[in-house]
Amino acid sequence: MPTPKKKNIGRAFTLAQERYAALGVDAARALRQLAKIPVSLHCWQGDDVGGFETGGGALGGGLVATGNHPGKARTPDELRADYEKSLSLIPGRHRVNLHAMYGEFGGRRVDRDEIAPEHFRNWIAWARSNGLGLDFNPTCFSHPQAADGFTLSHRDRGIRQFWIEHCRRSRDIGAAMGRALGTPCVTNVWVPDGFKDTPADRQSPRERLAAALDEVFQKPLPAKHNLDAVEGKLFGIGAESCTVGSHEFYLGYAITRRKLLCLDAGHFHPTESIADKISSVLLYLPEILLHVSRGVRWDSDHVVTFTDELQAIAREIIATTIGWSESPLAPRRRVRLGLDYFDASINRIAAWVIGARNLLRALLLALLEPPALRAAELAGDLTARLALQEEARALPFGAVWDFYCETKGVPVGAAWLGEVKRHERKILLNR
Ligand code: RNT
Ligand code: ZN
Repeated sequence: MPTPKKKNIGRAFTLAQERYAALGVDAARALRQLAKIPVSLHCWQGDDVGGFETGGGALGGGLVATGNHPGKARTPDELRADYEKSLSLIPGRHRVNLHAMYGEFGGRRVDRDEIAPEHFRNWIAWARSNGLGLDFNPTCFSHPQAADGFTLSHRDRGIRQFWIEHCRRSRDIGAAMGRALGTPCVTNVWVPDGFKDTPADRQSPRERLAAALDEVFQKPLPAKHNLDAVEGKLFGIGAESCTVGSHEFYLGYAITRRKLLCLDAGHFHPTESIADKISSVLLYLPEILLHVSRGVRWDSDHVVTFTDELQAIAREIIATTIGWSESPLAPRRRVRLGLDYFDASINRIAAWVIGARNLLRALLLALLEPPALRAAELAGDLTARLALQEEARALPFGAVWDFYCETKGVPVGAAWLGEVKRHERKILLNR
């Protein structure tokens, strides 16, 4: 696809800026705000949730990556190179979200209850030299001790203990990352624990999970180094009937223990949107983490596309955190953003770029929302609110986005695809 001329990108932006200014929106300010929002890019899109453990087993925990597109990253260096390619095509400064199984163990078998910051030394050095923050996740799946689908809530004390130790070490690693990079690492705990068929006892596993998490979080860590998050889910493959760490479980847990609640867009009923949850949970929690994903029927992890749902999520993030809220409970940085999906059927670098660019585009659209829309609601004029909401969809926000990409030195429009294709031919197909 031909790239628009630089001069025309500038012209189109100036015209769009005028159009927005007439509606009381400062497009240049919106771009300055957008530039301050980091998105954490999930490492597991790069290799289909494989990781680098010696003798690493098959993907477990109900997670399924389908497809066999050539060229997936096989080593930490390949994964980092793929990240660099992706980040060069995404405007702004972002973060990298690692799972514990992506440590570098030097060919040795280091079990999950033995991992330590030294196994992430190269990641930390790389993040520092690329100006990236790091986020972290214990890996409570794809492991013999998780073979029956239970980890922190397991009925066997020894198995619980194993995963408690893994999660404790994960927090220490998160804190080491945050300390080294000068930006707090969000360490997010998700466990797959759940029942394929109707349980006779739902209560005891939940009591065990709460008690195990309390042990995991026992040691205080400075918030400037590590922030703990907990992530619930409705169901997974093989855990269709009951997930121990459900939404209600973690909502209560996060509120009572002052943890970040992680809302994953793919972890609810298909018509239930996390967009509507943001303003509620932020009444009771200082900060939350979003896993921006896209559920399709039974799969919670499709590449993020520019859906109504994504636009609604972005709109609520902006409206609740940097919009017009007069509430003293709503200071600025309260929603942390990460991507979470894995598609092995397309170029994996493209999958990162598509999802990240879509999320940023949706945030920009939200930042450009005309204030008249809210004024109409305040005045009780619901006709005008609806009319303005619909007209806002056709405002020239694409010109503002193109200008943003141009000024951030990343390809405008679909020009990034050419780079991904070239990289695929030169690098990926030789792997
Ligand atoms: C799984 C959760 C979790 C994982 C990653 C790999 O349903 O969404 O966040 O996707 O930990
Ligand atoms: Zn998730």
